[in-house]
Amino acid sequence: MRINSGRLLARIAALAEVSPISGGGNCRLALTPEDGHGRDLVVSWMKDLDLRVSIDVVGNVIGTWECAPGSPVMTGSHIDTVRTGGRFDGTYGVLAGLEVIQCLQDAGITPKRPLSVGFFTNEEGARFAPDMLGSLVYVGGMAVEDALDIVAIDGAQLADELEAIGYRGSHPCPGPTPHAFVELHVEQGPVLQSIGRRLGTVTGVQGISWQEVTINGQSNHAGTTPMSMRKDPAYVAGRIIVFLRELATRYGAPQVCTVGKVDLVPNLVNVVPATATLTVDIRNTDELTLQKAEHEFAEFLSHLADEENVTISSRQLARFEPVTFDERVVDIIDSVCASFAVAPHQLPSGAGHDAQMFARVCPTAMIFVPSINGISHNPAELTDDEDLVLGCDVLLHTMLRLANTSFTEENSR
Ligand code: HGY
Ligand code: MN
Ligand code: MN
Repeated sequence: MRINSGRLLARIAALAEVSPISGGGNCRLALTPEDGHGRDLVVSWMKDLDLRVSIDVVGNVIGTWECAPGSPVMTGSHIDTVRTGGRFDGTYGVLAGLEVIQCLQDAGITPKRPLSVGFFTNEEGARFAPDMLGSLVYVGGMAVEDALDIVAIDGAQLADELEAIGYRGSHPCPGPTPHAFVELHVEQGPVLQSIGRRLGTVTGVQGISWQEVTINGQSNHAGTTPMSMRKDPAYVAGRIIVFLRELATRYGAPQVCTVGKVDLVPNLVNVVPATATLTVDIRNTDELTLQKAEHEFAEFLSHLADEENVTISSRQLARFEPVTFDERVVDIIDSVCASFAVAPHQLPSGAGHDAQMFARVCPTAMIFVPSINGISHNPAELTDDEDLVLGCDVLLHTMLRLANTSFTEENSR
């Protein structure tokens, strides 16, 4: 059995019309009105399939096809985007889940378990930190009250923004534990394309450390202040950016470091800034190496503050250890790929995903399809239609097999 490719691609195109940006991507920052419009469209598709739609206290939305007893096999991802997002990041996995259910309904095939497809709040973490927030709360990794109190980079509070778009639901968190969880996603990196593979079986997710670093110096006149007298947060921010690049180079792959956001105050041409605030994203597949990088960075900040006579403080925005997915689910995905005569490549995910949260509570793994030129978090994000369709076919058969699999202590590894 194969999915209805035209229907899948049409839904991807339709959702991409909700808050499009030039270059073919989307801007639907979490819990903005644009995110709300995207949510409304996907919920309407869930209702078209007669799914039972639940909205929980942090706005996670799950559509369940209650075709059988027991806990569901769940798939899903996110439909919020970064400000310069592509049209596939997250949305592909949600719409593929809808297609899987509709395809089975059309064929009159009833799985042995219910099937669910969800989209989870604020996966990107671009507006509210941390990322994967909705799925983290769903699995009990963060208290609901703490999540509702989170303030966005634009000053809005999460609870208010949920209310404003009509998605502050009543279903409690933690949510019901699925029988198994599988997420389909574009790779967002260059690996699969570089080795000519069409499918990836994802074995885990690398560790993520996000910090907000604030540098307090002294605003002063750009023309009159001798360089020897300056307490210049912009210069210090520059030193930090260079240090992080050099650290990643010294450590070598898979170490990555990113400064994605820099805010200067007062941010004027003729004023030595008073403060600089920047975000630091450090990731590694190995927890001890990630800790080593964090420690080295903290030491550097302390010395730099003394050297430049400024104060530097740091606030943790997100911290998730590396995750290893369940080998039984990985094996099922590999076997389904083989049934399509497509040899999958096993790899860890460089990006964070909702699946890494579900791995805490149930057997979980992911399926990747290639990203052309490895581009993502960019409107130019692109995956060939044939690969999008193949990935959804693999999701279909993976979910069916998961519905037929009992995960007992005996077969757990
Ligand atoms: O940051 C990430 O890896 C994901 O896009 N939230
Ligand atoms: Mn994503
Ligand atoms: Mn993303």
